[in-house]
Amino acid sequence: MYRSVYYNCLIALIIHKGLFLNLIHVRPAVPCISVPDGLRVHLVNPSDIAFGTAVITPRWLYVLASATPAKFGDAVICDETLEALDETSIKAGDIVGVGFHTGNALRGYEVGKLARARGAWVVYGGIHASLFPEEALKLGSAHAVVKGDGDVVWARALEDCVNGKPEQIYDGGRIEPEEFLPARWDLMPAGSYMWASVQTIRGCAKHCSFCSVWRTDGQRPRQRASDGVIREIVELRRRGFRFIALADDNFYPVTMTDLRLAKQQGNAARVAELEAIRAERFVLMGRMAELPSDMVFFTQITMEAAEDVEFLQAMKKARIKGALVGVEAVTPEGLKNVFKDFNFSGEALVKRLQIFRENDVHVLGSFIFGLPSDRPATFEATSELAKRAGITFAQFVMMTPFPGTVDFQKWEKAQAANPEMVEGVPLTRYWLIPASARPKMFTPHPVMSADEIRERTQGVWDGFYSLKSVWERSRCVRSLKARLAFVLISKLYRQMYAKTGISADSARRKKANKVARWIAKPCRMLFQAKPMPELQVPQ
Ligand code: B12
Ligand code: SF4
Repeated sequence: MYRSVYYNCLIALIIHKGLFLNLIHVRPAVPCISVPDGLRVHLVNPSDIAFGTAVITPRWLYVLASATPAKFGDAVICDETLEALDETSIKAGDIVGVGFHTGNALRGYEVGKLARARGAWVVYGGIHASLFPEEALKLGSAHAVVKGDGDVVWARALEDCVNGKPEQIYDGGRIEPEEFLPARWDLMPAGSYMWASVQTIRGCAKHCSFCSVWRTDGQRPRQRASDGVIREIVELRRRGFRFIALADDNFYPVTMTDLRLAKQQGNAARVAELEAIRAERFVLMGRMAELPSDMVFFTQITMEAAEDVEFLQAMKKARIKGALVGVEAVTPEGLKNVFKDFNFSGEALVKRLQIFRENDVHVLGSFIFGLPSDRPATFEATSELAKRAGITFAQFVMMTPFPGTVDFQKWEKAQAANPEMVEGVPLTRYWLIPASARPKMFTPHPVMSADEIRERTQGVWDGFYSLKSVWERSRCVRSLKARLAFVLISKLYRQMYAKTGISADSARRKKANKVARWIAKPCRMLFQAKPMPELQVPQ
């Protein structure tokens, strides 16, 4: 039934959105050059902490490897969250692509500088470089910066480097979903990751003040057709991956409110478009349900999905067993602070989150502390609510103004007249401050000091992940073995995310790093499955 709905809707979408233009879209021709013998393309994911084992594959590495034309040979991939880069592997004339976000910008620039010093071409990409291309050119010794999606434009940047004439800035823009490239999973180092990542959709229609996604990836959901997604998942299961993170901004792109409003406005084209997107989600989930029964998926979704039991049931059948839900705040004032008016607070919030659980979708609740309306009592209230709502995992992050967000824009404006400086760097460029001197909170809070917020946040992590609480929550799985695995994974999660991020001093970071290294190896074994090389793509 879904299939016929899907085709009808797809036809409507093609007609109304002019998608046919994209189907016949011809990529711009790139001059055909030959690649000098021995030249290698390196792709580096920078990090100054290496755990030896990583939780989730940084997808961009394997997508860019896929975008690297065959004549350049296989890209040499280095994920520094596994092991630090061996700089001697970079030779003069090689091309080094570095992708980074704000948190690892400083290490990214170090990698670029050392690659350039070895005579290589240096090209940056990723969210942070897209927002600050000039910074990457200046501080990271870049020859070129790719803004936006790299899938299509990367080949051109490579050709230009070989020709000795790279442009300073390439604008990859926002490509259409049918141009998204599948990742080169064959290049993934064996035995390194717990979860692989596959993207099914990009962009988010919301406009949260702390998030850059809607501004960089756009508010129009760019959704991949199920074929490409399923093929990638099958390839991963063949290789022994049964845990897959869907690296999506928002897995629930069309809400009931969106549909109702479009109908009220009598906008038939919009209704058809929204229904097509929704139908395609069901097609994807229907096909995922046909995959081997040991597979487990995890995604990111808004809590609006709780309105739609049909959708949650489809997720359950597709074995999307967990979802990160941005709860952010438990009070109406907090939600107002972050422009998240579609979220619920108080008891209604508890009920919403419980609906996920009732439909067997485990929630990783994401909370933000340090919002202007937060008070000391907010920490305890959040902790209590997290318990009552029956969420399985939680993360408690401190308010950070990420570039590209409304929060950042406001803060930068407020700082313009009299910028605060740390070690000669304006605070509004905090990612350039060495980690040891970098404050943990940037925006001043009306009633609490940064230390108080940090300590209270740490306290909430401690409470949520105390052995007693974790053991109680482990009842969500049945066997003793599964409960022990749950405990181990909860502890690892806490070490990797809370201890390395929130603790201020490098000694604690180092200790957390050591502990995480120690727990990560056995944890990875829990995620490993027997490869299924014969597995076929379900129709
Ligand atoms: C999945 C995801 C996660 C996952 C998995 C991370 C992982 N290991 O891959 C989890 C949940 C663990 C996670 C954690 C965090 N994340 Co996150 N995450 C994402 C998400 C939704 C998708 C990333 C992805 O895989 N995309 C698919 C790949 C193919 O796309 P891509 O990375 O954008 O790469 C493309 C282009 O950027 C470009 N490109 C990228 N690199 C390069 C390099 C070169 C040389 C070139 C030419 C091009 C290029 O080409 C690629 C293909 O088109 C993004 C949002 C988004 N839409 O990007 C946020 C995002 C990257 N995360 C973000 C944040 C803030 C975090 C956390 C700090 C959250 C927190 N407070 O704990 C942590 C940090 C963890 C860490 N230390 O890395 C922010 C980053 C903001 C910023 N300015 O830095 C984003 C943008 C979301 C947001 N809310 O704004 N994240
Ligand atoms: S936080 Fe989530 S819901 Fe809000 S804009 Fe970003 S991706 Fe969308």
